[in-house]
Amino acid sequence: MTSRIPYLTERRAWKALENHYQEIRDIHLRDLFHDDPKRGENFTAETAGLYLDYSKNRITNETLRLLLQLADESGLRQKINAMFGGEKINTTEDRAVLHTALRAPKESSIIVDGENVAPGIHAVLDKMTDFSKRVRSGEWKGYTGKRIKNVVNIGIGGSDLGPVMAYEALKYYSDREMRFRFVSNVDGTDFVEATRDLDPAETLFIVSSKTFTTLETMTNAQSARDWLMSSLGDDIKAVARHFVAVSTNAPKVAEFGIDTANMFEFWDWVGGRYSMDSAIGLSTILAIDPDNFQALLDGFHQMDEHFRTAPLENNLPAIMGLLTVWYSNFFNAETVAVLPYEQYLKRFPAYLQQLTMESNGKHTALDGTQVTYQTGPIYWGEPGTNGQHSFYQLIHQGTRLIPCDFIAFSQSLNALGRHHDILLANVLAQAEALAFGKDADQVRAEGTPDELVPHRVFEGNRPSNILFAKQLTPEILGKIIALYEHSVFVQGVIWNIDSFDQWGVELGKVLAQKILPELETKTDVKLEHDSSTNNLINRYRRLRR
Ligand code: G6Q
Repeated sequence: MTSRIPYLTERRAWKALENHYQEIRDIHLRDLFHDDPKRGENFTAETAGLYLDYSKNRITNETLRLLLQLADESGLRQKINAMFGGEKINTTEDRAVLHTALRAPKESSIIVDGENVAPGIHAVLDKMTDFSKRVRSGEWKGYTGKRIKNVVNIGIGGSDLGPVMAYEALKYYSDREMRFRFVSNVDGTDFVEATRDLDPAETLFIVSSKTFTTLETMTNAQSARDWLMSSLGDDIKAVARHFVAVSTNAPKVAEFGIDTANMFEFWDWVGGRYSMDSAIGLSTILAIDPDNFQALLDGFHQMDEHFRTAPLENNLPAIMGLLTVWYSNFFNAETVAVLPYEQYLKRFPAYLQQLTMESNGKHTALDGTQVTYQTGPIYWGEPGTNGQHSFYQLIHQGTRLIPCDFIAFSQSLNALGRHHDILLANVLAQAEALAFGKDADQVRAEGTPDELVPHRVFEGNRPSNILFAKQLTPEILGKIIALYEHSVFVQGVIWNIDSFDQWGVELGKVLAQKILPELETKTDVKLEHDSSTNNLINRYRRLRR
């Protein structure tokens, strides 16, 4: 299929978009809104309680038509079917990509290598449900007979960012009698600070690692085991009561001392950054309870179904993905800002950074050639309104074009006086100010001295999306995450890259393994790195304690 699709910049729609860009690049959003009084209603899409207003983008109906044609010429529909159908679309790792199966109903039939994976997924889900009920009710006891009050997830990357984000996002729904901590960094400070006020007898560690070989996670897990055993009398039996594992690697889990009956399985067709709704969500189900976890999965699934079946012109992930291509490749935008006006989503931009950048930060096309166009943009962001008092200056008046995704909710989970109206007034005002700005005449009319006029002009014409929902619930969170997952997929299809591998993280890991013994050795070694690395190694050896 891939070979029949022309190279991206040779596709007809691409060439048409290049010409179209020249026509549209100087048109202001003010004019687009002026010319179409219903633009703010027309350029919107909605599914299952999630509303996308994309009217403040630098597009016309023609832009959309051409972007949809590009999707068509890129084989998007076929590739969506290939992903959902379990084809091995992660070609560099020869794997299927089936995070969508994790949230599919029990009765689904999803075949991988001739086997229906749905029953296995639901068996693990049932096991997670049972375990979380036992821990939450106090039936599961620690080694000394105390109930578990603290849960520490040890994992990194995809085995950390999703659980952290979900815990923070859904804290409102969590059991406030329990404490949840997350240890990821190999910097010992992370472990020490996460556990310093915890009683080992009341603490459960979840070692989350798909491979169960990741250096950071195994180092932290080892320290956790030492911390626990030194307090509970050096009895290996304590490990079985205080450690469970989420992994695909049963032998390594057993070797660590964790009873494989307490191992929660997942599969190689779940990528790390797409795994928070697999057993990697064990800390999430423990925090928010099985019903809320199921609601989260239902939300994911509803967005999956929307993505799989809705016509592309009304398809939220398709629209958002194509807009990202539009800005990255035609406007040369280098970043996308994600700005949730919801405090509980404070870790959402960090989560998205992995999802988007590890997926689409690739310079090699599926056929092994080097791409000649830009791929994944840099995603970043902070919750509003905080960002307004720091980096928004650059978005409003800097020299770079930064498309923004605003995320807002009609109802606060913590209604407090006028707070929510103030919050919402701000998000709407920011999108309005970015789009329409304030010209020199308006500034002058306000009595601004001539010399200050240029400083106080807002050019506007800064594009943004607004994602709007009623309230942050587990279900809506699932929909928002799946929306971004599929938007990333759409971008990867257009760019013809493998959004599901991550070879770029390997080299640093290999080099660290080489450098580590050079740092630890007591004897002099001949260093054979570059002069900078050699010099820094020597400096560290001299200065360390
Ligand atoms: C995600 C990546 C990566 C991975 C971590 C942890 O897509 O594969 O972030 O999740 O390196 O890996 P383990 O779960 O195997 O410890």
